[in-house]
Amino acid sequence: MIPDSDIQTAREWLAGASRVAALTGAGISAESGIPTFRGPGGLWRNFRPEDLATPEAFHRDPNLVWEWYDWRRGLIAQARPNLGHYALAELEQKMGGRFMLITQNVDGLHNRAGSQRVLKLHGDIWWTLCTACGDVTSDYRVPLPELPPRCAKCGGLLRPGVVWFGEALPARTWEQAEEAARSCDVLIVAGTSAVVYPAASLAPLAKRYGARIIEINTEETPLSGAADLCLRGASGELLPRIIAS
Ligand code: BV8
Ligand code: ZN
Repeated sequence: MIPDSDIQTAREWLAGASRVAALTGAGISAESGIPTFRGPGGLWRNFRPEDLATPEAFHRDPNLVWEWYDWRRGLIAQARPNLGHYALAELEQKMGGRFMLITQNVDGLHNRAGSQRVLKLHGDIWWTLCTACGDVTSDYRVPLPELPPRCAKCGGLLRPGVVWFGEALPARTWEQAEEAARSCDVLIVAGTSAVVYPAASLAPLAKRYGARIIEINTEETPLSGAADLCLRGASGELLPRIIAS
């Protein structure tokens, strides 16, 4: 059980911060029913994300990769943002431009909870990208009418608009994320196992620039030792408690 003093400390740090950033991972969507990557439900229909979320897997078998994404899109379409997503949207309401949300998640639940300032490090599962002409569109249809989907403009093969393992993150988004990490007084790190890079390097960067790190996670992570405050519990329960006015 989290001592009330830890909750109070987190609330005081947030109240006293002129700039706050948050870095979220799959754990913040767990309470919305979306399995995490490395948790107990982490085997996604018997596939390891590292095996399918790669350009090589897509090149080898675009249909299998699209079946996996179409299944995930269907799952995410059924999901609803949880109180953790709403708490971060409330923090943006309160702080405006002094708050920045950085997410590794591709499920779009932060936007559906009302967050507008969201840096999507790994893209968005609702975006499609044409491998032939580069056209980027949003497509919310579940299931997709045909797999693999084809570009409406040129008939080329579409890919999910997400960043796969071995691919570079969108340059501008990554720059903004580093800037947010360098300039914040408090960085909340919620629901991430802190093993995927370069996203996992944002907390050490923030710390180097003097930020206080609050980690919210149901388990210990490689970041826990460096965090200034570890709140061991569910983000859907803890984020509202440290953010609510
Ligand atoms: C790049 C989009 C180079 C796709 C994703 C060896 C060592 C170090 C690094 C590497 C290495 N080998 C390869 C690398 C690099 C690699 C990497 O970091 N690999 C890891 C596995 C070691 N990184 C890359 O490839 C990146 N690109 O490096 O490019 C480059 C540079 C320039 C030019 C060209 C190339 C790209 C990484 C992005 C990959 N794409 N997703 C998709 O989703 O389909 S990553 C994927 O993992 C998701 O985005 C996910 O968000 C992300 C990280 O996982 P988490 O979010 O942390 O989720 P996880 O399940 O792991 O953890 C959940 C946590 O929540 C747990 O801690 C759990 O305890 C907690 N939790 C659960 N429930 C709750 C909770 N917490 C609170 N409340 C709860 N209720
Ligand atoms: Zn095209």
